[in-house]
Amino acid sequence: MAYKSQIVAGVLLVVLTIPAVVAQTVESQSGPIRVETLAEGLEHPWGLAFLPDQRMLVTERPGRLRIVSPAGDISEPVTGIPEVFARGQGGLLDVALDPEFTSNKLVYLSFAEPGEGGASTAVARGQLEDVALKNVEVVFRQQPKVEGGNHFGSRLAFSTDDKLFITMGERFKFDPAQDLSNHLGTIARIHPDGSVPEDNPFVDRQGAEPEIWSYGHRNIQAAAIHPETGQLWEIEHGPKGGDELNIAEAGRNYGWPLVSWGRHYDDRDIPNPPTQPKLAQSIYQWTPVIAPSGMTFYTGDQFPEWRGNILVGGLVAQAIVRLSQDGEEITEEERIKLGARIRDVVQGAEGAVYALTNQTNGKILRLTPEDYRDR
Ligand SMILES: [Ca+2]
Repeated sequence: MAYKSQIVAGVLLVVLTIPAVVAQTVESQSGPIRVETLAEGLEHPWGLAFLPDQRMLVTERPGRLRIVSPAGDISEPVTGIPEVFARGQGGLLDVALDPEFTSNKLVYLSFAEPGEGGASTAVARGQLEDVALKNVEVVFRQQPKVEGGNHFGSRLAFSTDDKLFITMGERFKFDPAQDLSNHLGTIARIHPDGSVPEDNPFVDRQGAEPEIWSYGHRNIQAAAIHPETGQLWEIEHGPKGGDELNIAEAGRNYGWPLVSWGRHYDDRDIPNPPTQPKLAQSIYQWTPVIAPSGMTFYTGDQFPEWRGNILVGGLVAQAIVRLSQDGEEITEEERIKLGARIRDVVQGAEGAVYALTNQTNGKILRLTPEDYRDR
């Protein structure tokens, strides 16, 4: 029933059942922000990517991909999704469109893949046709698969020259992050079809995995390409303290588990930087942690004061964390408190900011300036 009708005193009343837009206002340094719940009922939504027509592809960690309309209508699960290892932090993770999506319809998914030995992070791609992924193939597999349900990463980011960066975790295994003969605790860089770019830093190193771009990472769940420099910026979870913002440069060692701004969970010390000058230094860190989950460089018009800033989702922070920077130096931090664990942050084409909440009844939130309509 789209409406209810009844006759009251000879007058026909028609009550349309329009879905109520739930909105709240939160304060920020740039004025009040309207936060709408655009959609809900998504189970642990993890990654969001906009299609050219402004519909959204949204992953759910248990292993579903949905298409969400600009009005918030959620599709049936997209068919053709590979089997995922849906345990602990594992499952269906990030989603990204091919740079040539308009012509080739290719969608990339990162996920925890089950297999011999346990599970590891993998990337599949397929062609989106209505609510199906067709011709699905796995283009990358983190080696090796290991036991356990922690530290899969991951985010997908296409560089301006159409290479695909895949950020991963060290599967909570520590030392392998320093060993180039496996992909644990690394960022991989591949051509979209999975082949290895000739200019990757370790292609000529005996015994090294050739997809590795950088290593010594702990668990990277936020990554984005800087809109001006084209460099990959990433944020990784620290242990007890020490979430790090890094610029991921070719061939560099980011130090885990040799150094950290945090401490081990059992309170054992980790040497503080800069104990080893050869290691890449993070450019910003959080202690206590925010638990970073997704990031974007804001370039839109709706929040002009935010242009060029980094917006980071915080699970523990229950906020969008906004960073202003001057070159590679972070100059200011603001927390836009949203009262829910934030799993991803993405800018829409119209300049609004979209965020996912990490809940069993997960939501898509849409942030716009409260007074934008009056400007
Ligand atoms: Ca580090």
